[in-house]
Amino acid sequence: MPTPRAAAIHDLSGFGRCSLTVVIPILSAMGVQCCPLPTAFLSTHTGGFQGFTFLDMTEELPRAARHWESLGLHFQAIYSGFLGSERQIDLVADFIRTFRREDTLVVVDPVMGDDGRAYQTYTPAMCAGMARLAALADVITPNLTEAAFLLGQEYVPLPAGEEDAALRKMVQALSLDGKRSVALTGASLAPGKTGAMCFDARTGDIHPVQTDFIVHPLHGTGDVFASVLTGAMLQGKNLADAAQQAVDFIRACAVRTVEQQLPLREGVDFEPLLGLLIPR
Ligand code: PXL
Repeated sequence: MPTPRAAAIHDLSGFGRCSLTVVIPILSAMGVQCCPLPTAFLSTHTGGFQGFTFLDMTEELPRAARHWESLGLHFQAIYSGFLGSERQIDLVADFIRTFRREDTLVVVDPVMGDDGRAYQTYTPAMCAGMARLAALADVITPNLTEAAFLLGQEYVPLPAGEEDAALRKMVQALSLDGKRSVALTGASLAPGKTGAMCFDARTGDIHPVQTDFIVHPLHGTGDVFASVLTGAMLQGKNLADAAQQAVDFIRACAVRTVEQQLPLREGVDFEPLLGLLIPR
């Protein structure tokens, strides 16, 4: 199989393990050529650090895209995440329209917030724009907070004992009448378990994936999840199998992160475990 190529449109945060510092190594380990298009450069991510620097790369995005277009580049995946400005929503949408081919998988991780709150740099207008961008995706990977934002609903805890039904209803609603696939993360179907509820637009099937929940708050798991999912789908896995690989990998990383007693803001200690992702 030729090496698949992915355009990765995320920020580059120098310290704290998220976005491109997670996306590039994971896709590379999974045998995917990753072509980064940084949306911003930050000294650290915005979760748990004060005084971080933020260089907005909005102007650079269309310039780089035009150069790639002039080179005739094709991508088997376009995978976007954290955006640096409201204007980037339209620029990423233009990028998708320009580069999408029959065989291109468009993954939009609608990064906006967690635990019911938007991230520091996300305005309500950006969140509304993210919903427009996500409408172009083949696959979206929201957490429960982002799902509530996309659906225009209030973020409320899942009803105890009825998690499965509530999550199925959410992925159905997020699929836009079955047009796009959804892997909804932070989906716990039983105490001590966590994972994702998947809606596969290719088959119409809804399929939960679960793993053991490691009780330790972890920053950046969404980026690890969406990156492994994208890599696995480019290897030909279906959505549910790709999501299962992603949650199993995060579980292994979480165990290691707890052993290392890493502070929450330093992210998932995944680097020594990248070998688990190398295709046999
Ligand atoms: O993990 C999502 C993410 C990506 N990029 C930046 C962030 C966050 C979450 O806080 O701050 C810069």
